[in-house]
Amino acid sequence: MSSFKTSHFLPLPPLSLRTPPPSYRKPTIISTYSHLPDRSIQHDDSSMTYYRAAPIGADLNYGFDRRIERDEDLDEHLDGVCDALRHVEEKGGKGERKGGIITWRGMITRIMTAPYEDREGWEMTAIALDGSVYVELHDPPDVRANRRKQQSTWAWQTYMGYSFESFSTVPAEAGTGDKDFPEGWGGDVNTNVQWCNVVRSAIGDIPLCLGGEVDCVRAEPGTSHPGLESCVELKTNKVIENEKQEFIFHKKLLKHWAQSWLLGIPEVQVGFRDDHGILLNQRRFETEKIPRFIASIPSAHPPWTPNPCLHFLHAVLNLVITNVLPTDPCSRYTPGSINPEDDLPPATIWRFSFIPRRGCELYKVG
Ligand code: 0WD
Ligand code: CA
Repeated sequence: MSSFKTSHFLPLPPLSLRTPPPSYRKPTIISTYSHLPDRSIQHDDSSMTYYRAAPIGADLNYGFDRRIERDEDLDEHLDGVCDALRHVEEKGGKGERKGGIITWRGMITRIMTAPYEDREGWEMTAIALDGSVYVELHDPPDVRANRRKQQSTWAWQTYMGYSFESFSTVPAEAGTGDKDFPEGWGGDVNTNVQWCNVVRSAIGDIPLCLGGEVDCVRAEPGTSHPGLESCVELKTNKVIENEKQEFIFHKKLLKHWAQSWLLGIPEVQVGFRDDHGILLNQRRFETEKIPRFIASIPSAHPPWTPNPCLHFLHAVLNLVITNVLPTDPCSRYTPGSINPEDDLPPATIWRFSFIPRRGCELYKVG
């Protein structure tokens, strides 16, 4: 990759960095949308569910054979978030799209947690269009096939995560009330169904527009969207039985914290299960207190602090914005100077890749 002439390399910051980090602006909602069981999108909250604590003793294997999984061969790119922005514009909202980075929250989670990621590298594509930079995962077929292979070995663990979601939620529209369902079951798992929130935020001076899935809200079933402050993220974990498992969980809390913090979700509920998939207990974490909780653990070296993460996120996005935005084909035109019949010149495609323990490289691909 270093053979590309226009390549820029950004090393990881030292983990001991003390310089105050750029601030992350409190996210505000631009729009919400729902993926229905057939994966179609509706610009409302029909797929929103309400939190209700899962019963202790719930069997997270329940319903495995009836699960319906989303077809992951369909690459949706940034469709959901772009569709939502178009919907907002059609309703008369102005300027939501202009400026900064438009992407999935999951992409920002990856960039932000990279300083502590020792194993998994990634590649993302960045394209400037009409004043904004669109960022998505670069997912070539071989990488995808490899991931699919790994995922299949985790299929059961993954299912238990979805099953915990069902046991922890009440759907907006109550099902047919099948008497055979176990206590607390919110309905069979269909991973096509998602409720997404699109938010505006910023890291330092860089505006962000992020779309992400939200698991449920803490509100009386039937109430309309009660706001980001009521959103809840659900996670499952194996019950912690020794120091090593506890250390691994504390490391995982970095990803849980970053993921929820980025979208403005104030609460993470973790369900702890045994080896057989039985829910043994659950614990609530307030997102903003997770870094302090980690800092309070008696240890010579804390497993992580937010500081290098925020610095690295800003540095990567700054590198992307300053290089990619000037290649916006729309910037060569003033409003009205484009004949709607004409095609715009092709956009310039950029890529940036993360090499674990080293840093991030940005280069032009065409
Ligand atoms: O670039 C792409 N092709 C990606 C698209 C990568 C990641 C997500 N997506 C799509 C998803 O299909 C969804 O519509 O973006 C939307 C959600 O984005 P996100 O919230 O930014 O995703 P992330 O924060 O990585 O994950 C949130 C949840 C996961 O829950 P847990 O608790 O395990 O973090 O989204 C789900 C998953 O339940 N999820 C997915 N569902 C279907 N297909 C996928 C996926 N590829 N990735 C995450
Ligand atoms: Ca979740």
